[in-house]
Amino acid sequence: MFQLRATILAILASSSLAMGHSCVSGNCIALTQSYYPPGADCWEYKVPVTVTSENLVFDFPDWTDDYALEDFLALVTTRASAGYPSPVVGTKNETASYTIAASFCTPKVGSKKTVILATHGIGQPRSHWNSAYKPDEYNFVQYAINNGYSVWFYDRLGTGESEKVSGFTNQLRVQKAILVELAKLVKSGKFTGSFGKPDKLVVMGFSFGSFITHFAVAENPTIADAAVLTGISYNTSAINANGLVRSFVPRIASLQNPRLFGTLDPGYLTWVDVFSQINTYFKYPFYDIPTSSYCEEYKQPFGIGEFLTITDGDFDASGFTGAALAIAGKNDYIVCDGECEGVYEEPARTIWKNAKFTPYLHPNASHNFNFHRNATGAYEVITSFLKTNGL
Ligand SMILES: *[C@@H]1O[C@H](CO)[C@@H](O)[C@H](O)[C@H]1NC(C)=O
Ligand SMILES: *[C@@H]1O[C@H](CO)[C@@H](O)[C@H](O)[C@H]1NC(C)=O
Ligand SMILES: *[C@@H]1O[C@H](CO)[C@@H](O)[C@H](O)[C@H]1NC(C)=O
Ligand SMILES: CC(=O)N[C@H]1CO[C@H](CO)[C@@H](O)[C@@H]1O
Repeated sequence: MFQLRATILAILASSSLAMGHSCVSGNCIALTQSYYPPGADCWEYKVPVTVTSENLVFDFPDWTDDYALEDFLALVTTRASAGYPSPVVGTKNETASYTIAASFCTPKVGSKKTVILATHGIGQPRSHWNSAYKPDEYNFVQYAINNGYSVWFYDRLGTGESEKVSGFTNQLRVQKAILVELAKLVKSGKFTGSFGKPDKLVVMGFSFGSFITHFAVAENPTIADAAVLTGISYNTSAINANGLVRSFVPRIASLQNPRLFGTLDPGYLTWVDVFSQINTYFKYPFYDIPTSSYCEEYKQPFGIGEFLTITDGDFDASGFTGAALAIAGKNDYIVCDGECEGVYEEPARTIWKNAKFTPYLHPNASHNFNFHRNATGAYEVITSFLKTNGL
């Protein structure tokens, strides 16, 4: 009996090692993410950050039902918007503290000293990088780990297990300030388990997370050695903003799914159904239906303030002299209105004029290429880019 108990304890101990650790100020708790790559040691953290930013002050008609939301969306996306007051009424300097939920994974063997700090987009939270579904096909963290890279990935403010704020005030500027703070913490070797200080830091994003990452690096060129921007484009003439809002078909998240989103205020929206996500994020026939269902099941809402501030910043990144990769699905619906060929190089090269800049169009995929069939093809482009640039 005693022997059996000891054996069970030993198995539990070794399996918890295999799954990694989760420690908050020295106290270790159960891991929250449903999957971690088997070749990695992983840790979870609740990271306190205090940031100051000059934020946009909005004046939305603070809707509480979908009728009022639809009226607002119809007004701002049609000819009727002429004369409609801008929802931005000023700016305000604000200092605030938040708790950010994060994971850090490093290869069990053969680790380089480069850490990739990843910021997800609108849709999946940090699991965007760490798919529990068919990880061999979709999991970026696992692919990076197998190539010797360590990955630090977090739930953005208002998503997943990070602190929640109002969807009427959450916005890019706050999240940019948070990313700058996180980059400093990771570079100084905080919240990196037994890995310590990285030699090199790569900041990486997807979609809204790429715009956050872009502006963070453009304004603070020394926070990272390289930038990898997925699901981004800089040619705003190829963005069809009204068409996008219409095909997102937003609904108040807490009303759509009270069980999952009931604690979020009505400033948090989500697309109406899986087909609306497919319309905007996927390209037929280059994805599998169960994969798009997985993405729908694990989606997170977005704040209206985030949606309206996706491109809120000065794009000029001429102060950055490291390596930068901008990569999008060739058929990206969101940032290229369905076809990136011919509009991807400019103004991207001008914006990154002093960087070692690579633009890349990944074939047979729309916006969310991490969940299309050939995702690992794109991951190979990303890790090769890093290797080529000595990272
Ligand atoms: C916010 O602070 C910056 C830096 O101190 C200052 O330049 C700016 O005018 C301030 N903005 C507002 C709205 O007070
Ligand atoms: C967008 O791409 C087109 C085609 O290359 C180009 O003519 C246009 O100048 C680009 N827009 C900007 C803002 O650079
Ligand atoms: C898979 O992705 C890679 C990298 O973008 C590309 O070179 C290759 O042609 C793609 N294969 C298919 C079948 O789309
Ligand atoms: C099956 C299919 O349509 N594959 C396409 C993938 O992308 C390449 C490059 O654009 C095309 O040549 C293939 O036809």
